[in-house]
Amino acid sequence: MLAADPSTNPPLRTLAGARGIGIGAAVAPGPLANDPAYRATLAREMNMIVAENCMKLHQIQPRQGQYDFAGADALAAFAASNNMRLRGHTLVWHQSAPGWLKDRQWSRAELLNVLSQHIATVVGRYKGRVCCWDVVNEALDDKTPGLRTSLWHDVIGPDYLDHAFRFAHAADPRAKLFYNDYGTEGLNRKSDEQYAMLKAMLARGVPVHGVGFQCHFVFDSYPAPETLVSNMNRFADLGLETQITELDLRISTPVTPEKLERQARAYGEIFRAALEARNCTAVLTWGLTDKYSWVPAFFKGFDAGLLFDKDYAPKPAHDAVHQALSIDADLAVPPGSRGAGPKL
Ligand code: 9MR
Repeated sequence: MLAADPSTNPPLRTLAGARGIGIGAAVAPGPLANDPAYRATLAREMNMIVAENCMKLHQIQPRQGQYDFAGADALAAFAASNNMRLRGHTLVWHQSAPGWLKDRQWSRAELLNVLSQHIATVVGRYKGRVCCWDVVNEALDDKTPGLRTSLWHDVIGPDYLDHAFRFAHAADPRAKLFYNDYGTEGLNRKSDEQYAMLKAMLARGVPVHGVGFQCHFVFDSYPAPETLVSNMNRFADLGLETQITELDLRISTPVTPEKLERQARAYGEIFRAALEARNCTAVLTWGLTDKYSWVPAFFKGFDAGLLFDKDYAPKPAHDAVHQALSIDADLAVPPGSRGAGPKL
């Protein structure tokens, strides 16, 4: 079933490469090591991968100063041997603070030192192998304007972002450094705030190069494609690359053929929006197959958000993406003119 399905021919990565855009998926070391169909499908269809969890602070530095690089090394090796780019996710995130970090009092100087050590160690290890880092993830508050409360924010202050980006740039001056968030995909209060924040960081000379739009949506409820394009374009106007970093379109159960068709249309629209936006350099889905998606565990009553089903069969969504990437129509963005342009 895997290789024979004509809808995968040519594979998505070939089509995406011809359009000058990256296509990827979030990956976990477990199935990468143990599931041959996972490896084969990834290698065939994707030209990028991103670490779903194994580069988060609590996994990569589970005790202070003691690093566990096994999972991240496996991803880096897989990317290198399959001619894929690797995204690093994520250096600073309020949700990945292990016990050693959150269960004690820190002075500002001590915590800045923790931040600097962590970033120098992790970014330094993958220097030249990670194309783009999500340096800071989800710093903006959902409900009230401003940065959310977190250890980093509360102890270091709002300039923890500037420091994180500067530390990352020092450790790998060629890596593209991203700010990544959700709820900022459309034109709204939070995306305006993200725009103002990044504009101010650029004005201060902070080395930020890109912005990631997560795009965890429900299959029949998401921002209009033209809104996605205008929003991405205003960030491009600041000189930033844009990427869709965590796309999935979850379906309310029961999953029916009609819902899968609706999901396919949505995937097609979102990929066309990415292709139309001036400086969108990649689209990554948050997982490869519905077999391992985070969705059912986090959203009761939802499932099936990805391009491949639990048996690795390409879903209608896959075929819609295939078609979106194949369309020969004139585009605003000629291949090769995007900021990063895959080296593939
Ligand atoms: O998919 C990830 C899930 O397996 C983890 O348990 C969870 C907490 O670490 O993080 C999930 O990934 C999140 C990502 O890192 C940031 N954006 C939201 C993603 C879905 O929650």
